[in-house]
Amino acid sequence: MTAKIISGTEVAKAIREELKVEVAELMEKHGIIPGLVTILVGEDPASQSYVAAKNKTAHALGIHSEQVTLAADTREADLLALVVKYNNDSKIHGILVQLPLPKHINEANVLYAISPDKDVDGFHPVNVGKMVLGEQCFLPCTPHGILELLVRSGVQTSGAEVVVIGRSNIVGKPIANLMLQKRPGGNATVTLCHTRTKDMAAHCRRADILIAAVGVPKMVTADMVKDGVAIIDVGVNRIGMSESGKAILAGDVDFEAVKEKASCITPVPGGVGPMTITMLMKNTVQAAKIAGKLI
Ligand code: L34
Repeated sequence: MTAKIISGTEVAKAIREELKVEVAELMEKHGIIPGLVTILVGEDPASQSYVAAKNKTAHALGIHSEQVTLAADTREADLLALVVKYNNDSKIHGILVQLPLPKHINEANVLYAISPDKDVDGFHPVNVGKMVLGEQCFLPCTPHGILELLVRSGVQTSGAEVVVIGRSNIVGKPIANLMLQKRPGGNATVTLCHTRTKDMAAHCRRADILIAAVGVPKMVTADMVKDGVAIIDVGVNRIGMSESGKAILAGDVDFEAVKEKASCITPVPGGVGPMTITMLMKNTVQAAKIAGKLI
């Protein structure tokens, strides 16, 4: 079997078209322009490119976006003051502080300072708690994007054996939680594997849907998966530089070998990454609607 390639780029494009219409309607009917601010501390090239992509996408959809870049040695207190400023700015409905932050800044202090109503990343404990309870909230962008990819690609999750590799707060923990809930893209039986898991390969071989979010290039090899598995590869690992100076990317999955056994697989690049950015836009539009008392 050679896998169907699930194009995150294509699915993201379809969702963006829907959002463009929603944004135009918000303006015409209600005079509301959704507003997003991205805050980047330091000069990590990967973070710079993700933040640039977020602002570019916002602009293309008619979302007002502001981009703040701070020096790597910015004091935590100054970053907190900036977050408070945007909490109180009525033009801004969504605040995103790009991670990772420099080591001298306490990540939790910053994420907890963002108003839960503007927490379009879904990282504030109020939103994390609501997510776990299955209440209406902002879902974290990467897991939200994975759910949309699965649903829109027709991957059956109900009753499926799902194996997630990686227990991060951004991907592993939330996607495992969401997929066990009674919801579209959910109703699965979920196993979460991590660095202390005994016999990871044995768990992976049972998976109908395998979600790799580890940050180790090509860690999932063909011998670790069963025939017909659906693969979601969340890894975006920089494994080198091309002659023209572009980063060479690899996922957490050995794509070339695994695609011969899988029924469907997301590529890197062009898989989960574009969905993450698109779900940020969806959350920002949702935040603007909530602020305007439309939902
Ligand atoms: N606060 N920090 C916060 N929110 C987030 O949701 C993120 N994340 C992760 C890192 N830090 C964050 C992102 O935005 C990862 N991430 C992200 C976003 C987009 C892409 C990858 C990771 C992406 O678009 N990837 C492209 C390749 C881009 C390239 O060439 O480097 C892709 O096609 O996979």
